[in-house]
Amino acid sequence: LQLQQGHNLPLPPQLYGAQRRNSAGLDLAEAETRDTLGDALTTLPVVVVQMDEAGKVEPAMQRARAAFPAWAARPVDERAAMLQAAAERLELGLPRFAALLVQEARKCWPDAIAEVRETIDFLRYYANEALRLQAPQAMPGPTGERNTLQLRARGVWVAISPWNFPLAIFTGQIAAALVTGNCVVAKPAEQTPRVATEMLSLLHAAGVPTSVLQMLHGTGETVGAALVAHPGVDGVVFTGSTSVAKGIQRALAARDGPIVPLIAETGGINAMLVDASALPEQVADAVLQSAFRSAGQRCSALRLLCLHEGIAARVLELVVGAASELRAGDPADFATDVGPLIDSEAFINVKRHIGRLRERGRVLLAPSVPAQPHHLVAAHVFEISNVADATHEIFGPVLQVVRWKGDPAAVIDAINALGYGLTLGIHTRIDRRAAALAARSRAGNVYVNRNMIGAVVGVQPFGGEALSGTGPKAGGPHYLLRFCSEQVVTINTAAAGGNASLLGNPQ
Ligand code: UN1
Repeated sequence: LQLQQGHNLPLPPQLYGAQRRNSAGLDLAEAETRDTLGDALTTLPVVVVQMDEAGKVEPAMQRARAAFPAWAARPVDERAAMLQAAAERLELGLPRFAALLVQEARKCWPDAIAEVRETIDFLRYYANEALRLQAPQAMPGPTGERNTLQLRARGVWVAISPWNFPLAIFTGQIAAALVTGNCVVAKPAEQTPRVATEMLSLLHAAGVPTSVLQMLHGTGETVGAALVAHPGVDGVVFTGSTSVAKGIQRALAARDGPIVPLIAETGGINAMLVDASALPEQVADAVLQSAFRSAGQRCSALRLLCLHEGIAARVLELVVGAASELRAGDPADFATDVGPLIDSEAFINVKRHIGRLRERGRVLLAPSVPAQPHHLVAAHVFEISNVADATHEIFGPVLQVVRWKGDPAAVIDAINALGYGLTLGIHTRIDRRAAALAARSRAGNVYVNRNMIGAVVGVQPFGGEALSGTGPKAGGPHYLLRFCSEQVVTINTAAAGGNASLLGNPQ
């Protein structure tokens, strides 16, 4: 892709989240002092967010449909300017929003700050992308005709977002739909209603009409299901589990309404393949970041480390040693490396998988799991026999390891056979091998000789294939297109004069 391709180019000036996030690791940037952040957290008032009933869906949809024509007719510059204004407000509000993420999503400070920056990047990137795409495109064609391809807003989008990126993904979905002229009814994750509520207010304050952007709080089974079943919906953008994405696809197909797009970004059993030429320290650093940061609660996180047997002992010594040093604890504590899981359901689920791996795998690191209510799980590492034994996406700080020998292409094939295709890490010093393995993999994002999380908006468009999602990639040059329909207008320019003279001279 030509647009803002990473390699040797400096980051585009309007995007800045990445540089600090990737190079700084877990360090805080100097701009956000611990005092400012700590104050922002302690001054957050307690707020109770009311859940909505499914009955709210019908009036919200009617309001959105009524607002659509006028919103779509506004110049794209105006809509883009609203996103830019929202980005500015969010920049000013960074400590508060980071504090909200620490409090409600239980993120550690570096992850919380990185998420606010990513959100700013999404707003700016999609604003610029909309301006780039707005111009009607002249298509080549025969003389005597003029063919023009133009993008149109589709209508009303339902945006269903997850708790693990309750600001960045929530806002990214909404921003993409709005800037292309669509109305949105958003349903944030029920675990993180508050940060969504504050972001919604910010978007309204930046100029987005309240009828154009609405939000309903509730569970997937109630509000989510009612939204998706509504015949007035023109598109659904969803990030969450594979099974829910499939449920949405079925519901959309079953309803009385148009055939509409689903943009789904789901999970993955993400692997890292390490060959015998890799640098053990580099691998260990990448594994730590990828498997345990955000307590493993990222869809991009590393789940399965595939080590060549010639290097396995050395890498495991480093990984297990460093992982056992990670401190699990209160996310508001600046010394914490691994924060808690989001809620008791997640905790019970991860504990169940740990129990299963204790029985079936070889324990490399399994500290005791503290009791609830803190939902803390320290970093765990288990060795399993085969790639095919990694049957579940374990959404927590639990790493599975397999050893391999022989042909690395066979390992990639086994990883592909798990059915997912989100992220893949490759560590090798043989360049042509990296290229060949990347080509063989179906992963949507392949990272070579580095960690495999923290895709940067506008630089590493993010998203998967197969069980991991539908595409297009968020934060990439094709994302906005899916929120639009395409219209081609063909005008017969040659015949206009001829027709006129025919009508004028009926001989
Ligand atoms: C998710 O975890 O649901 O690259 C998706 C990353 C993030 C992943 C977001 N953009 O780590």
